[in-house]
Amino acid sequence: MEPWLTPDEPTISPRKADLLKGLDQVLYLLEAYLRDLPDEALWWTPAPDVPPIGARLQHVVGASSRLATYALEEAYDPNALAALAEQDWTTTGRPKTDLLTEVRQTLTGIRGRILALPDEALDEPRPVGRRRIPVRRAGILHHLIEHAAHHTGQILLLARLWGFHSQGAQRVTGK
Ligand code: NI
Repeated sequence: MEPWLTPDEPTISPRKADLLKGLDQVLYLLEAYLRDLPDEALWWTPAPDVPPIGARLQHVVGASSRLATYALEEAYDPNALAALAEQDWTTTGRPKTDLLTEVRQTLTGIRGRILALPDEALDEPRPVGRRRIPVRRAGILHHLIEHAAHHTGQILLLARLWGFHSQGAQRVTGK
């Protein structure tokens, strides 16, 4: 069953449940979309300057970790985080299982940290980025989920396009 349809647990507040289910939903969809995809599909570049699925997965890991840092850590170096952001889009050729494991570890790690947070802490403002713009923790965490979900939609579309692309390649080579 899709996580958003699952019943609430009595020990978890509705506000936190919505965040946790949002994270679970992203992971559920990513795993479903990538289940039958071979490694070569992850590093297929659909057009110039359009990053492949693998780089997008790296970006989901990187951006989610950075946003979680903004929301959940007391002190951080915004310049160090900005430098890390540039590495998201590197073509590493990492295999699917490796990338999916990292996505799963990142999102379930964030899940655990949200679960451990007192409800009142969700409304505390946290300084975001170099300009230290104050944003409520819950606002940052909602953005983390929305951001991961929008890249998940892109990954679904790329997976479909790769399907057509690979079929076309088979026809050309007569297989
Ligand atoms: Ni992004």
